[in-house]
Amino acid sequence: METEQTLVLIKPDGVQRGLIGEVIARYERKGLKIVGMKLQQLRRDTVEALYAIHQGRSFYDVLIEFMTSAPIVALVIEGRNAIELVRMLNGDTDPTKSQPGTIRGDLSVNVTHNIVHASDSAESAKRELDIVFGPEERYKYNRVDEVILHPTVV
Ligand code: IDP
Ligand code: MG
Repeated sequence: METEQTLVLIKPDGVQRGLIGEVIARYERKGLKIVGMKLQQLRRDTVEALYAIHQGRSFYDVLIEFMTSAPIVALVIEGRNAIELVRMLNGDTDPTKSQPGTIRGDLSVNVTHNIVHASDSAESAKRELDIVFGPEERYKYNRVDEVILHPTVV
C-alpha cells in the first residue's frame, strides 16, 4: 500500500471541549505522521464545498452552521493506509455504533457533535486536502521511529 495523505478536522466541539491534544495524540501514537496543521475558523463556502455530497440531506443546514460556529483544527495525516486507519481510530458516525477505544466511541454521544471529520477515500482525500491546504502547507520530514514502524525485514 502506498503512503497516503488524508484530511482530518477536529470539529468545533472538539476544540471547545479542550480535546485537541487528546485527539492528535491518538493519531501520533498509532504511528501516523502529522504533515500539516492549522487552527482556523472555516468560511461557510469552504464547509459547503467539503460537505457538497450531503447537500439536500435533512442534517445539512445544521451541519454547515455547526462547522462554521467556532474554530476547527485542520490536519494533514500521512502514512500507509492512513485513510482507513484514521477512519478506524475515529469510529462510526452513529454514536450508538462507535466502539469504545475510538475517538467518537470514547468521547461523544451526538451524531452532529462527533469531534472529528476524516476523508473516506483516496478521491475525497485529494479533493478535501486541496480545499483546505495549499501545497506549501504540507511538510516533508522523518519520524525517528519510522524504521521501527515500517521495518523492511519482518
Ligand atoms: P462521517 O463524518 O463519519 O464521514 P458522513 O456520513 O460523511 O459521516 O456525514 C458527515 C457528517 O454529517 C457527520 O460526521 C455528522 O456530523 C453529520 N451527520 C451524518 N449523518 C447525520 C445524521 O443522520 N444526523 C445528523 N448529522 C449527521
Ligand atoms: Mg464523510
